[in-house]
Amino acid sequence: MILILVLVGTFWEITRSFTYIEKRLFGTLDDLSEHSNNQFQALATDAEQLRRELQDLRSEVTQLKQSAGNTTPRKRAETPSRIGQRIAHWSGGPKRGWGHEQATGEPDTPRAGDIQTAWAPKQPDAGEEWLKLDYETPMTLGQINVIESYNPGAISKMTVFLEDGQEIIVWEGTTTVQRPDELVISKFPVPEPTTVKTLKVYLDTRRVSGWNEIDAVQMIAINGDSQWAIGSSASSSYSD
Ligand SMILES: [Ca+2]
Repeated sequence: MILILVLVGTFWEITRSFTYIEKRLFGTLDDLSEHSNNQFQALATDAEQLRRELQDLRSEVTQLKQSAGNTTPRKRAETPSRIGQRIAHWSGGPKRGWGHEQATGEPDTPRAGDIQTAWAPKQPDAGEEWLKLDYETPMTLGQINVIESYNPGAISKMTVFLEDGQEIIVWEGTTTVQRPDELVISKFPVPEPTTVKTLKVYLDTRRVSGWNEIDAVQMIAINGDSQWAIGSSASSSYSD
């Protein structure tokens, strides 16, 4: 009888242990499953982010390939109007996109950028280029302001022309390197005030890569009067 009781007791103990183990086991499995779910969610989020980054990189690579593939550099944003019409000297009439005539008149380029209301030479980095501007009234010059609207910093020399046609250098050197996306007014004080109505801006376009564009050039007299150009010519224009 005692033996039977002991056996029943042991059996009951064993059953209890099994139940306990079963509970622990299922509990652990549940925990594991929840943990895996969380980890899977996190991995899925990471994967989605990586997929987006990869997509961005792919489009960047495509853009880079496109710009590298163009051996003849092209303007990106816009197509110039009236392209292929070379104008030796402009003194009125319609303006070509990026023609030298775009540097006449008041500034009209709203922000820094590759915008056709400014003059751009034919090639972006060919070397020496110049822009010559005529003004209506001769004035005793105190300063020249050049509005550089894209890739500024390539101006290498400024000259003025006397009535007899003699060209005088008023400034020569390097300007501080600027950010390409900045619209800047480069100021060139004229050391010896000279009465003129024509000036020339020289660029060394190798100094700053990409098109170096000029929106307008202002003459400021020593008495404070100022004027914008009415006529123009250039070594080359993107619209030629
Ligand atoms: Ca302009």
